[in-house]
Amino acid sequence: MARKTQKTVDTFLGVPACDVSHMNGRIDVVIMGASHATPLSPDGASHAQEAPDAIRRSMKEAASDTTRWDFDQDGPLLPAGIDVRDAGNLATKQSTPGRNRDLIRETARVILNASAVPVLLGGDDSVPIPFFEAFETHGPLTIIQVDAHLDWREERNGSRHTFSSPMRRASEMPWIERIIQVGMRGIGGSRKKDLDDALRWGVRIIPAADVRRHGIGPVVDCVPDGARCVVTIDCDGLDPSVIPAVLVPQPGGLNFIDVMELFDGLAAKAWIEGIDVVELVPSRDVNGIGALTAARFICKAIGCVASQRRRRDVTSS
Ligand SMILES: [Mn+2]
Repeated sequence: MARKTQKTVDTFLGVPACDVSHMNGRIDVVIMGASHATPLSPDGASHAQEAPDAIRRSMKEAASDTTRWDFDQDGPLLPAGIDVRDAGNLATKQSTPGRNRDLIRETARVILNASAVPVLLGGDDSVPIPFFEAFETHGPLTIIQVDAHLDWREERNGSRHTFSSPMRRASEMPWIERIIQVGMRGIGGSRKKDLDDALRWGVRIIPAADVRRHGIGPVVDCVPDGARCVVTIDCDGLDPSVIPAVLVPQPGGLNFIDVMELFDGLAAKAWIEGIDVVELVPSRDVNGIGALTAARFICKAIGCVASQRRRRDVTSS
C-alpha cells in the first residue's frame, strides 16, 4: 500500500482549513504538520510521522465547543478575535529529505510573509532546521528550545540535518542572535566538544535540574523585552511521566506547568513568532496523554498569540 502523505483528518480544534497558496486577509495563526524532514535513515518508518494527526485527534472531543473555559489560558479554549487556520500536513516523505526541507521552509515563509504565526507539528527534531531557515528575513531571532538533549552534533550518518543537529544548524544562521536551551539532562548523542562549541557560541543552557530548583523564571529572564522568539519543543524535554510518547525517555524532565509558565512569561515581554512541537511518538504513548499534552502546548501557544496580538493592537493604536 502506498504511504499516504496528505491525510484528510479533522483540523486542530475544528478551525477552518487553509490553503497556504491562497491566504487572504488577516490570519493570525496557521498550523501545519510535517511528518518528515531529514530522517536518520531514509528507509524504514519515521518514529514521529504519526504525530501531527495524533495531536489533532487528541483535541477532537474538546473541539465540539471551543468556548469552554480553559484554565491554562485563563480564557476560552479558542480565544475570541483571532483567526486560526489549519493547513493540514505537508506532502513530506521519508525518502525525500531535500524536498521535505524545501517544503517546510517555503510553506513557513509564505505564512510568515502573510504576517501569521506558523505552528509546526513534527516530525522528528530535524523538522525545525528548515523551519528556522524560513525566518531569514524575520529576525533577529531568539530560539528557546525545550529538549533533554543538546542537539549540537556536526553530522550524523553523513548528514548535517538530522535530529541530532538542529541547534548547531540554528547557530549558523546569521538571523538567529540568541539560543536558550532548557531541560538538558541524562545521556544523549553529544560529546564534550559539542557542549564546548555551544557554550562558546553563547548558548544559555539551563538544565532540567535548574528549572526544578529555580522554576522557569530565570529562563524567561534570558529573553530581552521585545525579542522576537521561536519556541521549539522536543517532547523528550518533558518528563516521561508527562509525555511518555518519546523515542528515548530520560527521567527528570520538565513538567507541564513549566511550559505553561514559559509561554506566559514570553507572551508578557516578547513576541512569539513561531512554535514547533516535535518528537512525539504516538506508538509509545500511554492513554494518549503525550499527544494530549503536546496539543495543549499548541492551545496555549494560540492563546499567547491572541494576547500578543491584542497587545500589538493597543501599542500601535
Ligand atoms: Mn532534540
